Amino acid sequence: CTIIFLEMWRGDKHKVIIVGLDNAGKTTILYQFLTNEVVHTCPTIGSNVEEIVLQKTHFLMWDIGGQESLRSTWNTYYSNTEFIILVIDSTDRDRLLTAREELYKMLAHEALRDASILIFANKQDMKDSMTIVELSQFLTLSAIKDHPWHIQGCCALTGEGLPAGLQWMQSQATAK
Ligand SMILES: Nc1nc2c(ncn2[C@@H]2O[C@H](COP(=O)(O)OP(=O)(O)O)[C@@H](O)[C@H]2O)c(=O)[nH]1
Ligand SMILES: [Mg+2]
Repeated sequence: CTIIFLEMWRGDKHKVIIVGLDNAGKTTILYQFLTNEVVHTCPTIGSNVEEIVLQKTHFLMWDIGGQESLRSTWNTYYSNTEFIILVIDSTDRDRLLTAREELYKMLAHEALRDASILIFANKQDMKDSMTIVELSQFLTLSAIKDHPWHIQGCCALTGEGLPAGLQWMQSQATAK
């Protein structure tokens, strides 16, 4: 644990938090990262933390629970976060407003001032899923000027779209 802290402090590891409402697909995405041969992973560090290595860039990914009762605890994970992965269930129109509220609450948080945000528009395999354009408009992403952001369609079940999202994070990390 001390070693990890040191490495993070030296900037060798980039802290990532995976957030989103419950049932969005967070755990499935993390699992896909761990089984994908594009990335190299290290043994589990903690119950909800995994290390993922892409082209020599190390990411420490924290899977944070999304149930309503847990959302108020998200901010305890915020310090030193460089990347937020927001997972959206693209079929969940009823809760998109809630997801948007959570997004803007995070972006306004002081501890996340320097964080970049990757939005995974998950469940693109479902025929009633919202498109990237629809989601971008609803989430008014073009209004986000103070954080680098990227939206990526994906299907966590097959892993489609996930490497492209990781690649964006990797390019952001090396540009920092
Ligand atoms: N059709 C479809 N189902 C998915 C996808 N990703 C996750 N799921 C399903 O959605 C449910 C919730 O996924 P989970 O990863 O547990 O969500 P979490 O609560 O955000 O961690 C599970 O039944 C998954 O199998 C996807 O891309 N497509
Ligand atoms: Mg989960």
